Amino acid sequence: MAPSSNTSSTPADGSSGPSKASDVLPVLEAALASAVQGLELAPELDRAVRYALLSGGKRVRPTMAIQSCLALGGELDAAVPGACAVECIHAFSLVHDDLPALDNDDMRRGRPTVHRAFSESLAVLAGDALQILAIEIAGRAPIAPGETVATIAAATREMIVGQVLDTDGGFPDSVSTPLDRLRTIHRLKTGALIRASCRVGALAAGADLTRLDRFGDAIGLMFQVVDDVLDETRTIEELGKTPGKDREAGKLTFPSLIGLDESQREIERLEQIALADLEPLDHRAMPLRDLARRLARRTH
Ligand code: GRG
Repeated sequence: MAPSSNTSSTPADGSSGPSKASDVLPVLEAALASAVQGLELAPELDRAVRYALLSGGKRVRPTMAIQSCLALGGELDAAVPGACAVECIHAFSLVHDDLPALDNDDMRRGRPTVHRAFSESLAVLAGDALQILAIEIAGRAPIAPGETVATIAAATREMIVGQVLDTDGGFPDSVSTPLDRLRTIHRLKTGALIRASCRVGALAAGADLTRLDRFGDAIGLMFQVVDDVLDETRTIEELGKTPGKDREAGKLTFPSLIGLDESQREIERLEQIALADLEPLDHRAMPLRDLARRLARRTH
């Protein structure tokens, strides 16, 4: 595939044709595979890292990074390192989140979680390796490597804070209602890395770091509201992971707080905010619009 010409120059209706967000996936998969090539990891760690990173996730965040770059007039090659780095952080967060000490999940992406397939110690270390690999890769970004590293590091910190607020609490006094608390958790735990994906793309395009912040913020929150709804309405086969765990653990979720219908309206409201932020952009933003629409309607 010739990714940059196909994805950046042909207008489309946003749901089919050559300007789909997913057009960049083959390039991305190849770049991720090459990122873990020749790292001289111990063999079992190498297998665990590959299992975690090269195992069929949706690649939402790196696709968003690349399409943000293209939407702002940048080149695909410039965005690939930052995109891969974001996916490494995402993979690390899933591996650690699935551990018995955190969410204690046996299934992820329709197969055993890393600690189930290998061991707890290897899962901890594979997550550690992925986290630092992300920083190494981000530092190789051809445009603004320092800012790319700083952006990804800050988002990772926010994600971890979101996780702690979710499990242990500790909200500032200003965040007092259950809905405010839930939005705060989601904006940090899930939203920070999605917003950072847009920022990494903007940096690779040489654009203002915050140009897509409204888009990224809305999509980040929307992604998690959709996740909460899917968790209530889908089966383990459809999701590839155990549904309903948050409800069982008594955690705050959008459906438990405002109901499924109102959660659906929240998804539509956030989608509109995100799409409105892209309105000033030209046809090169079509794949990013496509991605936003697909994420609002995703089924797994
Ligand atoms: C640092 C341990 C640690 C945790 C940070 C992000 C996070 C907190 C934990 C990961 C688990 C989780 C429920 C995150 C919420 C975001 C989310 C819905 C992740 C799943 O993302 P998808 O659907 O996954 O993009 P795939 O499998 O497609 O890559």
